[in-house]
Amino acid sequence: PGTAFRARMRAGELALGSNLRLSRSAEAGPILAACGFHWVMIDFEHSPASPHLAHDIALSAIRAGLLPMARPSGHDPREIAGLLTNGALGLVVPHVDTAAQAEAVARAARFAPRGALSVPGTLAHFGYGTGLAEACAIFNEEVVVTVMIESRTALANVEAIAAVPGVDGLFIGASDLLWDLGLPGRYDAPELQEAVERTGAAAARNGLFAGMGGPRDEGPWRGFLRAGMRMILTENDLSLMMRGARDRRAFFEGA
Ligand code: 3PY
Ligand code: MG
Repeated sequence: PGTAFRARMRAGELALGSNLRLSRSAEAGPILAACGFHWVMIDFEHSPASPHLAHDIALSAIRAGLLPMARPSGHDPREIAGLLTNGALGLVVPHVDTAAQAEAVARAARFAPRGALSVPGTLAHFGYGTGLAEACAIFNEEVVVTVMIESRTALANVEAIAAVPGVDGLFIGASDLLWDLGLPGRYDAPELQEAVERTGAAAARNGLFAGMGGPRDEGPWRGFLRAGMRMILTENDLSLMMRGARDRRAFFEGA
């Protein structure tokens, strides 16, 4: 699934995903795959996700053809190792503000010689028939490492962050970035569009892909897509559920 995701990015296609804040079931990935989505993000920053369930969710997502990404709560290499060696095949690392931080998380996400990930007895991602050495080599190619640009500091350093080997994509956290810019919730602010263009350009110059999450409204998204955003966090499972529930209520109240 990492390779398929990369192929979409190389072709300039969209990859649609959702973060899982509410879904704690291995059905989440297959359900979103059936809806034509391409990735899920198991969210350890903003939900009470459990490593135990993350394992089941990630492996079932892989079997459904989705890229299972995990958002760790921070940059701790031990947390990253636990998520990746137990099923996740990608990272969305929050609040990466400097090139040094980006370098550390990129190394934490790969086995030697490209990184410092500790070798487990088995690696379940590619089926149990794949030997460990081969599985680790495949993993190093497949794992997708994205770093979140979501502060003024990160934006000031975005060109240096984009040049770090082992970083595959830049991912803008629009909500946090707007907060840090003193424009909370203003997804239509020209400052955000400028930040998206700068990040998209830094990604393109370094052969990376770019993506983002944040707004629900379609208006701002048009500008973001024009600026090259391709890995799209459409919305989270909680807001998808609320929107669906409100639609149904409106229908039955009006019927
Ligand atoms: C943000 O918008 O800050 C995010 O982290 C997206 O989930
Ligand atoms: Mg954020």
